[in-house]
Amino acid sequence: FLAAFAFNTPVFAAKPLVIGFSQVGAESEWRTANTVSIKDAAKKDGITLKFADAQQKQENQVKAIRSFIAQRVDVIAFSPVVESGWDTVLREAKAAKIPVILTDRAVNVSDPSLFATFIGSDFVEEGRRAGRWLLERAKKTPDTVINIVELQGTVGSAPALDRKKGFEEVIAGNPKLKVIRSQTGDFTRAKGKEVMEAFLNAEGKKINVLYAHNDDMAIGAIQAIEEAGMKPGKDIVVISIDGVKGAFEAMIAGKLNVTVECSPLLGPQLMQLARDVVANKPVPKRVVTQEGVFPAEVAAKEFPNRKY
Ligand code: GYE
Repeated sequence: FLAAFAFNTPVFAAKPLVIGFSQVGAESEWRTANTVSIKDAAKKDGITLKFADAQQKQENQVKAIRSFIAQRVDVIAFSPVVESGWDTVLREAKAAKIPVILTDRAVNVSDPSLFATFIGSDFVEEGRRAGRWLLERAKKTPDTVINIVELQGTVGSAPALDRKKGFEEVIAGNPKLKVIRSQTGDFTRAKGKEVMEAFLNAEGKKINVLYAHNDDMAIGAIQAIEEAGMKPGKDIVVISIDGVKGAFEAMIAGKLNVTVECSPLLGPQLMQLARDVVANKPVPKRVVTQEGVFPAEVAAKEFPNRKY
């Protein structure tokens, strides 16, 4: 009887779910909020989270995923720093029968069965939204050429590739809109500032608009613009993506013109998907985050509602 009871025990003592999560890094305000969201949601749901910070390096993510496989976690989740180069390690996870959930950024793999689901924003649409805002604004000055400089995100990352693509697609509708310089600022404030300084040195007053793939690079660039003796938000129109608090502060100060929202608050949905995947419940292959656009005119009113 005792032996039978002991044998049955695991059924009654619910074993907490173990998720191995490989995060991109801590490059931006967005990323910090994303990490907090994931850690908080795991804690709230009693899920054991093994968290690894890859410091924006794919090799570190591959190592982390291999270590999660060796530890036999229940689910592997990760936000891939770049899109390509994941086939081998994801095949290893599949062979070990550990389901993989992608969060935030997409991968480019030949076999879609290498991951169970992908939760995150539509980055092409974000780029289009940034482009549409500019297209509207440009209608006020139909005869003037508008020179744009672009600060791209991390080279090879889904948000950098897609935000570039969506923006280009839309501004192609107006031949007066011209991207005269485009370079990566790696999604950080420091790099955003440095590259903007180079843009200003090369093009100076020719620059009418800055399109930054995230708020942090825009905030760094705003500093560079001020140091060059120009007024960000006026002499140079500044457009960025994410909608972090720092962007709202910059809009309220009149230095940023618009931010396109990209929500980092993916934690609760990730935990739900992880439970469903482990329970063999069907999950959608793609879960798209819902988000809006916030021009400077609404910044002060919206600021108290912002959660990241
Ligand atoms: O926009 C940027 C971060 O992948 C959506 O990464 C994310 C991007 C976000 O560094 O701020």
